[in-house]
Amino acid sequence: RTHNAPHTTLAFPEGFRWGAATAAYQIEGAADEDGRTPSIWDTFSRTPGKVRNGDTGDIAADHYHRMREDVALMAELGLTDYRFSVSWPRVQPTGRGPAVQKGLDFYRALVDELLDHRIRPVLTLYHWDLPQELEDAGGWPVRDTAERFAEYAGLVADALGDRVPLWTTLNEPWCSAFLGYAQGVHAPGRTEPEAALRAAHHLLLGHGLAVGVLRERLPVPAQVSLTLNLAAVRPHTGSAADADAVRRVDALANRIWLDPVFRGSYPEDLLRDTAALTDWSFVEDGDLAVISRPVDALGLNYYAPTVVAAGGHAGPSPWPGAGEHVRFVPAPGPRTAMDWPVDAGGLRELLLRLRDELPDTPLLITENGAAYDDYADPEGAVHDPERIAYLHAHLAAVHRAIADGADVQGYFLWSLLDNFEWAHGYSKRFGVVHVDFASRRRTPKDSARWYAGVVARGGLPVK
Ligand code: GBH
Repeated sequence: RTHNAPHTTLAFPEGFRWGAATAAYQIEGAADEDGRTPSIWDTFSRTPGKVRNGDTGDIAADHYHRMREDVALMAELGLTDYRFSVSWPRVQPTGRGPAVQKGLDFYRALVDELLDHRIRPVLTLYHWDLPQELEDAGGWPVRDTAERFAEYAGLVADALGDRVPLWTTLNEPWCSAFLGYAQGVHAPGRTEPEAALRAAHHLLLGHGLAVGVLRERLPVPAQVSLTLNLAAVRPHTGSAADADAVRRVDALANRIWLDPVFRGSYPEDLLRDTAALTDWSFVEDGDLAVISRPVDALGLNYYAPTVVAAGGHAGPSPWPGAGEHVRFVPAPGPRTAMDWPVDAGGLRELLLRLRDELPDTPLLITENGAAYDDYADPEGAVHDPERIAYLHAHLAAVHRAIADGADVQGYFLWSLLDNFEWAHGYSKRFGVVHVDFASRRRTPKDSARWYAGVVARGGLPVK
């Protein structure tokens, strides 16, 4: 049977960015090399019981030593853009003081290699790897961490500002604040809801301060953005109580970030819902003006929708002030290996909401993808039909949202490589390129070839 060529293509706009994303701690390894010192994720993953199978990012996908091979893989895919993060403790080990030249050299070599292959670098300053010394001094719940982050942003801007056209300050501050300081399932593993709200504010303040530093110090025009994992929240039933659960989750997942950044205020209902935990007096005069400094784009990471009902339980939860009022209901339908439901409708909903609420802000899908178990055939080819179906459905949803007026300028699949999936260690594979974690050998999966075809056509095949 001959390969059935697609008759038509769901075309994306001219100039659409076709990317893939990674994060430093998840792929680099070389944890103790060239002056790098531990981040909170080194400490957390080396603490027994925190990460599945005791996995750490010590070696990960060994990208630090295989960077050129990985850029060659990106070139094979035809990527126009590559989103990566800089490891703060590689560049500024203690979170204070001057930069380590070798750390900067690695990222400069990566950026040069990308540019040589005509792939645009999209740089994230913070994908969760806070220098441990800053955590020892209080971490994100402490205001000084925001100042330190802005200083670090300046070091990276000075080193790479002449050749990186798109910058992101933070990746998913919801995870840093609430998984890290409230639920404790991410580093640094604290379960202090009040501290988690302080962390949220200081992450936002760090973002705003860094935007200021980048605007001042970037020597050539560049775009500055922020990436959020917004929640597509749906009620379990039509009851008023379930609607209130939706409101609470929307406040803590979405509006706690969007309102300060784009409107310069915190949501009133959030302040009310959390009043038993804090009076928010850590918000100082002028902070919201800093946080709401204009950005050039908003990055959205989307995996699955969230269904909630009234209910809840006491004890550690990633929802400060709401854990006892909200119950999470498993959504129906097929699941990925993370047990997350597959539902591209949530992505479309979020894009249309952002179209309506932020009509002047260009949007980027900075992460979207799925973990599945791969099937290797005897010849060693890696088959992942579910991943192809997932990516297809979600890109089709993006296409529809664009047709409906959402200004989506790019899509970065998560992830280029199988990698250290945080608390799940190496047990969950999100890559379109398989990594053998014994030999670190890379094998593009069927989904990699499929995505290369999408990029080459500038759109989705329609049979
Ligand atoms: C992203 O996090 C990360 O940026 C990336 O590093 C990671 O590898 C990737 O996703 C895959 O996990 O509303 O309580 O049901 C996404 C993490 C996953 C956190 C979904 C929130 C649902 C929370 N998000 N999760 S809940």
